[in-house]
Amino acid sequence: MLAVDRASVMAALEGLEFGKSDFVLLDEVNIEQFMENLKLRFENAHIYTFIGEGVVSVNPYKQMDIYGKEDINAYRGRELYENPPHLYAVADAAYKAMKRRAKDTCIVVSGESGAGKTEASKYIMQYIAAITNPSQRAEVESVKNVLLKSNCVLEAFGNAKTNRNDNSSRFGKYMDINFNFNGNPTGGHINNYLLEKSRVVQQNGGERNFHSFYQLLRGGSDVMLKSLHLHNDPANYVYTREGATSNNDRSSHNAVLSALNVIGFSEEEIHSIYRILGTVLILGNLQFETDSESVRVVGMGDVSHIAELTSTEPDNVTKSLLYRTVATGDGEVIEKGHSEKEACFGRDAFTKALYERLFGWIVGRINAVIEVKDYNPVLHGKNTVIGVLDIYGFEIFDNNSFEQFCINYCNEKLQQLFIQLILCQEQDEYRREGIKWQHIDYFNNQIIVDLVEQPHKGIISVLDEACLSVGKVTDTVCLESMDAKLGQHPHYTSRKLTPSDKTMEFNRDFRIRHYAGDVTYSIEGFLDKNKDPLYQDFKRLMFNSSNPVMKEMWPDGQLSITEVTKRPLTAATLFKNSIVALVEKLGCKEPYYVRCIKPNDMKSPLLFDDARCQHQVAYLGLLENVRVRRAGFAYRQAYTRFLQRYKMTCVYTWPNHLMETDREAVEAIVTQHGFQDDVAYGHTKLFVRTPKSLFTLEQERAVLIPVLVLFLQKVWRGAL
Ligand code: AD9
Ligand code: MG
Repeated sequence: MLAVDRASVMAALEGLEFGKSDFVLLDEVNIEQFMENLKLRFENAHIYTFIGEGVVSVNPYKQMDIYGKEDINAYRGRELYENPPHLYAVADAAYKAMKRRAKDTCIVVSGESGAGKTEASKYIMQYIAAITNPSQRAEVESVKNVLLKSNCVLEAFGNAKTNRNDNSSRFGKYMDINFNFNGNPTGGHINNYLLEKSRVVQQNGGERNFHSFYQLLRGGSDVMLKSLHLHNDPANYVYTREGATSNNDRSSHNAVLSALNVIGFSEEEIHSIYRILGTVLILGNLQFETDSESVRVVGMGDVSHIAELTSTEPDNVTKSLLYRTVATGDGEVIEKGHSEKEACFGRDAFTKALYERLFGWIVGRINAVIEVKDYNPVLHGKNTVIGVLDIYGFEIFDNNSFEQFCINYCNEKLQQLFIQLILCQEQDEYRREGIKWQHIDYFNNQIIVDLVEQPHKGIISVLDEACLSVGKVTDTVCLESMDAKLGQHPHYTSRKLTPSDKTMEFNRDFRIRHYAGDVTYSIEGFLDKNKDPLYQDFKRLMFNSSNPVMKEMWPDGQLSITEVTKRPLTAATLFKNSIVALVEKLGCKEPYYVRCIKPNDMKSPLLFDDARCQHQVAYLGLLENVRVRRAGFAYRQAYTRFLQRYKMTCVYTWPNHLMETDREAVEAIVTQHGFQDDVAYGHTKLFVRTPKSLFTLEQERAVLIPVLVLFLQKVWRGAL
């Protein structure tokens, strides 16, 4: 039987017509050839290109007809190179490695904001869901359903329109999917990272609050909105009035409601979620005024609505808004009235915390549903995992604050992991196969990671010191101490140290030269966001709610003021710890990379902005990735697979070989084509040094395939 299938023919044609389907096959690895290939492919609607086992993706900004059932089937169980580059090929490789070798794997999707990470990770999840559980077992189907539906809910509550992306992830997501020995999903776990909660109270011009608010206001029924004491126009609310509504808000609300139901949220839980959204919106409209000596709330009607929605007492709501309980040095507990400014600050801190805890609770609730239950390793075999990481991308805005600092630090850590893993992976492979390897140099961003996180010296440490010091330390004082400690660092700049730089403000800005570009941060608000204070009175208020769902979100409200830890970890340190843990988690899995590129800043499906793309290729280290991949050997393939693809090009192997091993058959092909000096034979794989040798084989194959197809058609016709 002749082994010529649709996929092989497609692969051969694809490789010939639209540039190189793998960057390692470039004649020469330089930026010009790389960009030419990327652009040629993008302009011919080939948005994916391999670098070895990873894929580079360029956001098409239009629906592509490449994610259908047929496409999924074409990739299922196939090897890379058998099909055109695709997310599915990488997802399948990660799945196969996990299934065949019982390896934990992870797919790391990276790239800047708007590059297509979230879309890519959804396609990856859909692919994994589609290729598993062929026997349609109900319990597996239900796990898959929850995994898929969770995206819709998390996007509603954790995504928002920014000036970079209309559906920007404002939280990081790492999802582990657990598999049983059959390779079917048995459960999963979602880790979420630092939700950008400051967005609840304020957004940059042209941006929106989280989608969930607009979806509720635009999509909620009249009855529902009435029960929440809400009007349907976002312009009525301080927190949502800046952002325009979108056409999708209404339909998305229904999709979220249905997803919450599928996942298994109870009616009471769903009501509580929307009550919290309502509380946040109404709280945002509350004003304070000072009469004679005390501060009071304007609009007591709103207070009673808040009390109703949170199942608390109106008096307690008012009290927590206007007073804070403090413990004096000698252990006495007193109530201190807020100033108007403090009351506003407290209100905003409260709404941010309400939303953040709601988000964390939703994630926890989904986790409880998909958690692997009753798994017995003796009965069920090893439980393996595929992790999918979709985190906020590197971002630069006109005004960059604490959130951008955290997001960009996180991207530095992931780039560092990429550097380490790609190097290690290559080294391991050569070592495993008994092949010598040559070192390649590239920019190591560890120096920037250190600038941010080094104990005692790094930016986070300086911030924490300022936050924890007794007495009033302002943002400006903190900036001064950063300048003093980091002024000499090659990746740190301050206007005070280089006053000639007119693009920065003297007392306010500092700049980090990130691996992906220079970002100027405004220190304003850093200390408050890092300290992230919330008066204990709000926590107690919510803990005393008679709504059990809300009470559950505020367990720390039961502590009395004298029991509260004086120095909780700061936001930056908590974030750093969670990212360090994430990197450790990823580091012990076999990684597969999807590197996303944003083709232009206009969200245009047609435009390939050369300079923007080249910049991303440079900072993502893609050229170095190709070089490392080719350092010793541009191409490697298991003997069996190599044979399958090229056996038609050699008289000794076509249609079948009579040698003892596949390796000998491969040697016969290599020798017949005269590139025996260009290869090394590993234990299980053939390693080819220069791609030229492969071109000869590919070309020969491309000539032979149409002949074979013709021949096959004749055979089929004859058979009919
Ligand atoms: V951010 O760091 O969360 O701000 P992402 O996640 O990298 O960012 P996202 O996946 O949200 O970007 O993609 C941005 C937009 O590009 C999407 O809303 C789609 O409109 C568009 N996009 C991205 N990938 C594809 C695709 N494969 N096909 C069609 C796409 N459109
Ligand atoms: Mg995203």
